[in-house]
Amino acid sequence: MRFRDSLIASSQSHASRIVLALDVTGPTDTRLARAAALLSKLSGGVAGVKVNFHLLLPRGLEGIAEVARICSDNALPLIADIKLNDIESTNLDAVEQLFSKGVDAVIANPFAGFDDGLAKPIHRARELGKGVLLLVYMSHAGAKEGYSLKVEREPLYLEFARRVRDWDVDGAIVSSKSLETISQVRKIIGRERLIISPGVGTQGGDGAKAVKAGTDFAIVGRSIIDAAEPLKTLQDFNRSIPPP
Ligand code: BMP
Repeated sequence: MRFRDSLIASSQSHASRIVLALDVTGPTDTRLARAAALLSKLSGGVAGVKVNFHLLLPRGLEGIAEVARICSDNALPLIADIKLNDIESTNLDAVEQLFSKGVDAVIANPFAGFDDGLAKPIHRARELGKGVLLLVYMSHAGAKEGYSLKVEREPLYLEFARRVRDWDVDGAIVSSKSLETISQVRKIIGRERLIISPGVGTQGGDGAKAVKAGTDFAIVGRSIIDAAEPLKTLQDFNRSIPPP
């Protein structure tokens, strides 16, 4: 099964389109324990989990073993948001390490290019039944300074969307706040690849509108994990963004 199929299956069985960004902050020595406690509470109602440097830096991959175990026990795909963007040998070593420790997919930057950049990591992921998601359009204000740069009279993100299709990766990361961009990307990548949209909640994006425009999954972090009642807030998101 390819990563994109396992994320869809998990989304259906957990009745949720939310990919939980487990970006726990504060004292680094207790982050992993707090993340694991949160995840245990929320695991029944999310489609997948995304970890970022908030958790990966304090104790590395060995540190997120407990998070990986909870994900695996609940058949929840785990995404490492490392925005991979280096030469091939470095990229390949990073994905080998992540995949060997229970990570199911990585986020990579298509700017690195295919030859001698992302080709082997993408190939390796496919061999192992793991996933690669490409950053196509980011959710912060400065995204337009890069992803909208005109290259031969068209914005760069259209070329990045074609890379998602042509490199046959699992999907695209596209800001939930750029509805027109979501529908443009959908036209390019087709139905069989995923669009996963960050920026919902704290950054101002609306998950339901993003889904209407063509998004499959909404990444939500702080709005849920920093809420007074994370489980209730997750349930509210699941009501406002209807599951597939
Ligand atoms: P929050 O819902 O708390 O804003 O978190 C969003 C998460 O998605 C963060 O981990 C952030 O690094 C990531 N992200 C994003 O916000 N915008 C992007 O364009 C790409 C991301 O990976």
